[in-house]
Amino acid sequence: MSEQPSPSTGKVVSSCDVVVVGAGIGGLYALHRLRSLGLDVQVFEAGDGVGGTWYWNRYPGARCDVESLFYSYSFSAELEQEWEWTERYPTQREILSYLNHVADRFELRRDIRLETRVTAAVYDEAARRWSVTTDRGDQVMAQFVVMATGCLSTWQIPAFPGVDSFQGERYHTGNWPHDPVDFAGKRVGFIGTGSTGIQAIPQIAKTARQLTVFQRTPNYAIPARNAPLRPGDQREVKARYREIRERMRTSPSGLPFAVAERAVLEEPPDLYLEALEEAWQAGGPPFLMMYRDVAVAEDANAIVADFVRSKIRETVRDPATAELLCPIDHPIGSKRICIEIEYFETYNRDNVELVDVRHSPVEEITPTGLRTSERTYELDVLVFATGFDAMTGTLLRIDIRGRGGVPLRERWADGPRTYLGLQVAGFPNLFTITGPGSPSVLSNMVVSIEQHVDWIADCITDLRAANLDTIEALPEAETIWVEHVNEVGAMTLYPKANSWYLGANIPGKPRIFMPYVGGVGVYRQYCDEVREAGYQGFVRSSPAGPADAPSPRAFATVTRYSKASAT
Ligand code: NA7
Repeated sequence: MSEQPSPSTGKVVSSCDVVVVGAGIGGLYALHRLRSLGLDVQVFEAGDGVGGTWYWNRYPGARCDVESLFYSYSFSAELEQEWEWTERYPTQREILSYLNHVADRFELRRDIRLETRVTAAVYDEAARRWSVTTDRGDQVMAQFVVMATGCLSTWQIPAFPGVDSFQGERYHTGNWPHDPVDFAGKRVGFIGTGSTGIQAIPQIAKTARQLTVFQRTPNYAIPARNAPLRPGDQREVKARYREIRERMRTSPSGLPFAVAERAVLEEPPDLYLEALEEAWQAGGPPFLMMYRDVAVAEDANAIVADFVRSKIRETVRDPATAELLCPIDHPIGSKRICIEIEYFETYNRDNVELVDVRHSPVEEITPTGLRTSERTYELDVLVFATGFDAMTGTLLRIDIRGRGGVPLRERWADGPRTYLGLQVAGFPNLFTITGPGSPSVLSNMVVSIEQHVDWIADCITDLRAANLDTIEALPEAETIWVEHVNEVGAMTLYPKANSWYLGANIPGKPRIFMPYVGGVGVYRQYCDEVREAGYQGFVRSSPAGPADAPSPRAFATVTRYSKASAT
């Protein structure tokens, strides 16, 4: 960063080419890639370390549900060859040490300011620059802003009456302490049975005196079949990494597994039951890729959901508890599928109790515990695994103002609107990484992050080569894209679940299906074509005026997506 007078006010402020917000997987790569273009980049990070999601979510059992060899950067052949993963699914600790290694290896730390939260980003139209403010009083003028703020970074504790009165230990899994929490001898209450709860509950049960799980909605979970990675398996993947990465980039979900051609509705029961059993034994997300019709046809989905429920009933000894754990109110896969290790078995332990708070809701948190409509629970520790204000929460907590001082909060009052999940009309030179309207949380995030950062880097390179300084999405292109995102989402079973994909977990949040379900490969093609066609749907300009004849009709004929490619 350098000190310069602001072109519009004359006041001396810090200045750089790009401010990146967040030092998680997205922010680290954005810094590396944009710096390699010769740009002056400044990263601000709220935490006191790098790692983003993997810095904050340190709860017991925290683990990625994408296999380690695929949940890793592909931008450096040396890095991907030299880093040794130890398990099929990496723990939080292992991913965090990988990201710290990346920060050191590529000398990223010198441009990252830790423990500094960006509070505002305001576009100065006269200066053609963003003015970025932090909670430490920094004010930085930057030509570009890259929001690498993460999709699940604003954690939520529901507004239960008395929630702040609890006198025991209280934790949210998304803001877990750095020192280990000791559950030994304690009565622990645990609220939330999403992916996080399903990972943490078995671990906490091992040491707590009593663990009471308050469940509102049961979830589908597939066994992880986690295991140490055998050196031979790791070597084999590394030898074929280029081909595997290419397959991931062009796949629907950023994984090197294709959705099978077969349809469960076209097979006799003995055949599909055998296939499902085989996939169950293999474990992991490929279970849902066994049949192409599961994501789109309710009858097909019901067959697979029944199979999973039969497994829960086989595992959990108490029939009433087993029934409570069987998901029945949403199609399998319409919420993020959970990957479990000893989750259902945990309910066979004597020190674990499941309470159904759909039928006996939490009425109050008291100083000494929790009261449902049926009884009171005395607790020493209360753990909230109650999720996040996903995808938009963190962006909207920053005071972002575009042209004419228009706040993003106002633009998105009825739900997020973006062009390609990369830009918002009226907010020039501001990019979102894995923003709403991109495959994002429906994909292997590392693949989507690299694609976004690479696109942004190419976009800035092209701008500079053409002696231009500004790019912004056209409102008409944004509208076409938003309609396409909604239309494609409606072709699937996703909108049938009250999930955070729709903002359904946050009271008052507009119900919009936020990620783009068309698939990583299809989406990448769109982004590439937009670039090749001279940034269709965007207008690029210099102080002298617009350079391109605006062509908003970029996606008037978006047809490539079909039901068959849904994941
Ligand atoms: P999720 O998936 O949003 O799960 C949150 C859980 O908390 C879920 O079981 C909720 O039940 C429960 N919850 C939320 N509010 C309440 C109230 N008021 N009462 C009772 N229970 C409540 O968050 P996770 O952290 O598990 O996972 C987020 C993502 O991280 C995951 O999808 C992966 O991509 C990684 P509900 O289902 O709303 O009835």
